Amino acid sequence: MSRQTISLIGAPTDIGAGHRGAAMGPEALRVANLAEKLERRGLTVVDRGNLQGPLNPWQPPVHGYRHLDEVVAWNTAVYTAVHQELQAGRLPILLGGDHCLAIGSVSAVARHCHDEGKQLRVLWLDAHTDFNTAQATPTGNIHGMPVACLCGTGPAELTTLSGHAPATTPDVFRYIGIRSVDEGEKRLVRGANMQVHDMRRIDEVGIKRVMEEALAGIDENTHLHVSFDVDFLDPSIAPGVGTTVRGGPNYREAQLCMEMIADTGRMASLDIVELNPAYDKRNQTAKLAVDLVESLFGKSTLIR
Ligand code: 4U7
Ligand code: MN
Ligand code: MN
Ligand code: MN
Repeated sequence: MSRQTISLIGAPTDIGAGHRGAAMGPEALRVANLAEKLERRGLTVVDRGNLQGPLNPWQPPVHGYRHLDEVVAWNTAVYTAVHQELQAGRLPILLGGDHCLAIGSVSAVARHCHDEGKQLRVLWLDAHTDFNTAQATPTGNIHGMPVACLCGTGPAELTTLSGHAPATTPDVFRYIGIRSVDEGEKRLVRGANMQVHDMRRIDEVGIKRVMEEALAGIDENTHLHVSFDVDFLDPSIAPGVGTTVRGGPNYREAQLCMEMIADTGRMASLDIVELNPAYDKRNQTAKLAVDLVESLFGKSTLIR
């Protein structure tokens, strides 16, 4: 990675979430010195500022979707911004915002890969599989649906953002850290034959082997996208998220996960989502996320 230019794109919204507060995520990451820490690693960082979009009207779901029009507006803005940075040869980091925004960012990445003849791999670091549909969702919150939308199941305004539907396919995804999947959602994940590296598997074989499996097959032609939902982490170290699920990766497991991704040298885009400063204490979760993102860009405690 020689003199890579990184673009930070803020998307201050909680439009797809079930709790308010993720809209404050971009600023919390800036306050935790994300740009400065990456610059110290020798990277060039440009902060594109924040995208704009509709306020959160806090309405109940309609036909299985909450705030669909607003989610479409935000994701259209994200799609355009992320695609523009990729076309310019920069590495976009989407600062969420809730995880519905990955529909826009991964659609842009999929479009870019399609045009450049690149192979896409998406690592979905999350406690949840985010594979719900209007029928399966217990909440109507679209942050629980981005992977389904990217694979072609969802409202047309969201599944066709990339200009081709589906934006991508289930085989592209590798889920890491999963420990909360709804009953109907479980059937959909199984039906799509998704590769799920759940917490049980991390307990049994360890994070090292899980990451080797998730990263297997990546080569020079791979565009690796990392979608980092901060609720991936154990809530004892990362309380600043709306939907905590206990029993997640600890600090060392998360570090090794990030370091092994960095070792591939193939990460070409990143989402940092679901950080919720309203649930945090002294910005500790933002600081932890920044620490882990430094590892994603090659910071290591290795002395050998
Ligand atoms: B996140 C949930 F019901 N599955 O669909 C849903 F448990 O982006 C949670 O991973 C979704 O944080 C969590 O609402 C979405 C719920
Ligand atoms: Mn998520
Ligand atoms: Mn989650
Ligand atoms: Mn969440």
